[in-house]
Amino acid sequence: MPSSPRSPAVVPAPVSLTADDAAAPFALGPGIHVSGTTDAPAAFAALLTARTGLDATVGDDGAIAFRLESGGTAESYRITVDDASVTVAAPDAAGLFYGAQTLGQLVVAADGGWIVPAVEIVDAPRFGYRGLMLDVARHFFDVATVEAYVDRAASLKLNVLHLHLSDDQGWRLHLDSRPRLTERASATAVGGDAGGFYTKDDYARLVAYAASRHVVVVPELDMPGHTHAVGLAYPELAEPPVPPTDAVQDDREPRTGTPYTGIAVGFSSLRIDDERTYDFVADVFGELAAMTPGPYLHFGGDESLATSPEDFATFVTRTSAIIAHLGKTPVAWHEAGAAPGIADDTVGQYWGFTTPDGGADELARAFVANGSRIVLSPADAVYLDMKYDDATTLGLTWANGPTSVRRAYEWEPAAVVPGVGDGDILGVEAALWTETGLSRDDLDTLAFPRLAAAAEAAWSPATGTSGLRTWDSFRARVGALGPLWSSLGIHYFRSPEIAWEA
Ligand code: TNX
Repeated sequence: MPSSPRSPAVVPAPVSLTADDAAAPFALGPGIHVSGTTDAPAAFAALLTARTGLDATVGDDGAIAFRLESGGTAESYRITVDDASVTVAAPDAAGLFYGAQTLGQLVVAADGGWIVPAVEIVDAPRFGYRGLMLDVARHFFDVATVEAYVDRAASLKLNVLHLHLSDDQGWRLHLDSRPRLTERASATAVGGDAGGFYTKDDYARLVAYAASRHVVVVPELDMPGHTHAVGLAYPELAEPPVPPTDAVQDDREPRTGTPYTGIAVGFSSLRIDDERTYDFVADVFGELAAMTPGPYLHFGGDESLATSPEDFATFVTRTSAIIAHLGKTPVAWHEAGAAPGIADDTVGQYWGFTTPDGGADELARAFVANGSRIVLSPADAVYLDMKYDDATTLGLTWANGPTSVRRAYEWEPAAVVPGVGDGDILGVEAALWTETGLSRDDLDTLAFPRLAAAAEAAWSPATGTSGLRTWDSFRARVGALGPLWSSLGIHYFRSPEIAWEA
């Protein structure tokens, strides 16, 4: 009887996992049959082939069966494995898909073959919104790379891809209502690197690809700051740049009419007192709403250091109302909580530290006081663009210095903003800003393994409520995923904090 080489390692940690070490595992060999409806059988077959080289046939009567079954919360699933069969049951297609991801992680080598250890897993997400933000403005990434990121996110049971589609350095989505945005403001990126943009077809393909992985796209057009690129296309909408004063200093100065290739922030603003600005807002978000099946449209609102507080409040009030009237839920970074007139259902995205400073927590609480909820993206934990340690070449350090894997892991969502508990938290989102990330491998190096830590904060039970939710457990489980990630082409950072399995 083949024996299991180690205890089963699932990331993000499930609600419960019971392994019967004495029981015979399910042995995988040639001629595996996987059955069931939905996309889950094919998703598992693809993972199995990538990991083991074994082919699986999807059809009726598989020893590995995916079953829709009523009962249980949305996205939940159950896995039962013994030596004769593997059963995954869930109330919906997303739950079966997550069961397939877990099952893919359970496949391990043993005695020259492949097995799934005898386990019983019961699992369901803690939060309904589990996101990854990808900044395609500082550097542009083609559709294939974004799709690869949808796969990576979905494999960790994330269900939101937030696309940061515009910033000072470029506007990355073609809109028929404002064609000059991509004609005149998309060609370059940070460092003078090549830019790019998505056509409306590209965007539709991305949205559909994401949906096929149970991921919803949340598009962001960042305003009223971070809008130097808008001024290249429509100069009448933009104030002249003010000298950057933020912590990230840069010697490339923003100049009216010239593409910006530096990484400073806070120097640009739309004109707040000009009605043409609100015609623009109505055009771009109106067109975006029609292209976006998901419920959320993100309008940025961060680091508007070149906009006065009064003007900022006016802009946030009017823009959130425009988005709400389109039938979408506005989302904004937490600074927008300073606007008393912000649309009530606006979701706030908190990017302060795990121990709030500078009043960031108060701004986040404003969204909850309005009756809405917040998404947590604490910068010193889940900003994947920070260096891991001083020796890392890629990455920034402004979020309280480098972010080790341990720091990315050891935080508790309900303990970040005082007074904001589980019921007020829509979810957790990791952010991959791309000032220093230029290639898919760079993205992988920054994101893995820290994205797994963020996924655990978003999906798994609260810290302190499960033996699996400890750094030691995470460390061991994530180390065991190395071979699977390699087989999927993920260029993960071999952090010395983790004992990677060979
Ligand atoms: C802050 S956090 C930003 C981004 C930068 C990022 C770099 C936030 C909402 N804005 O503009 O890309 O830091 O880490």
